[in-house]
Amino acid sequence: MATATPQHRAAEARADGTAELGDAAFQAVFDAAVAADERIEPRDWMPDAYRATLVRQIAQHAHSEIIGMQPEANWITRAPSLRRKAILMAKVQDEAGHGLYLYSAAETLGTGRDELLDKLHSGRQKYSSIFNYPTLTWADVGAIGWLVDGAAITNQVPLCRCSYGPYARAMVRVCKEESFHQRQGYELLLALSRGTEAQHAMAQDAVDRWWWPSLMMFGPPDDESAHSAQSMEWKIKRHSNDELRRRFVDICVPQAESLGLTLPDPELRWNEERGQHDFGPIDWSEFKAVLKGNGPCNEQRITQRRRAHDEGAWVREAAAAHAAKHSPATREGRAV
Ligand code: BYC
Repeated sequence: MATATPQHRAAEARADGTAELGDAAFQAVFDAAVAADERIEPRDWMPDAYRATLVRQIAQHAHSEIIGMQPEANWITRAPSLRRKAILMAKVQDEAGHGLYLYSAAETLGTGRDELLDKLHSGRQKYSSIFNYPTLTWADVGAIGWLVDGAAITNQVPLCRCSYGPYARAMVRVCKEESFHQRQGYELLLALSRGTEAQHAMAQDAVDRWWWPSLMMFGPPDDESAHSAQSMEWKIKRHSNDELRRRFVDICVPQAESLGLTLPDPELRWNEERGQHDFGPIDWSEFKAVLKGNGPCNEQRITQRRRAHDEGAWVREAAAAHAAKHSPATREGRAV
């Protein structure tokens, strides 16, 4: 038997008179559903602020996926072998697919893709800080896979239990694909690390450059995180930024050892008492500068994105014309 959604229960509440309380009754139904770990679905009543927070986070996430294609795509034509090229092309295509699932999830909240892309292109919505760094060598492709996709998985596995159904379900598939991405990055770095002295040095240099920005991906420290408390109450987020960042460090330390590479933090050590690693201070002024648009590649990324959007206009027009031509109304000979 299908479980009654909050909306169903709200309709029942209306029928038995409790809905005279207006929004308060719907709010109570919503709160009860969140407390019981039930999913909120698109047609369910939800507070405006919950909807706005989801649109903000899902949009930022979607934008990160499509902007994130750029740094890696930079190496497709220069991949060192056919095998590596095929893997990299598949990975970059996966990121485009993740963007599509996420824009679709945002659409279920009543926000169209055009509107979100417009906000990205005009700088009114963000994408992840991490994609404002350059990919200087082939080893950066490995470091992105190992560290950036690794950080993404650590952040996104709990999002599979997000209270909003379409976002949670999109995350299940995204996480499976990200796991594959993380492994390809690890395997690439391992090959370089075990290669010539120059290859090993290239791998180490990439890890040195990507380590700290990867830790920043988790967002500001908890005491400066504007949205965490409310998002955790709504069960959009299940863990705080610092909690996930620490979890990621603990995962990476033994992996770095197996890779034969060093993490660039002299203060990194096991804390027996806490059962976790301690690590050195993060340069939050760098993070803030990147968010303000002053990272090494902010301008390049957004210019390239706008250009791709403009150059793709004919594809969108052709797809719309094709859809109109094959719509049931047209097939039945009616005007559209
Ligand atoms: N970069 O209150 P807070 C990927 C902003 S894609 C930029 O803690 P929240 C991949 C935040 O938006 C990776 N901005 O926020 C793709 C807020 O500003 P606004 C993307 C950041 O939302 C291709 C302000 O700082 N993953 O994995 O509670 C290839 C205060 O922050 C960042 C996701 O998007 C940042 N790093 O928590 C490979 C995951 N951090 O909006 C890999 C989903 C924070 O008030 N998102 N800000 O102007 C989340 O889990 C959460 O949104 C965050 C931030 C943990 C990122």
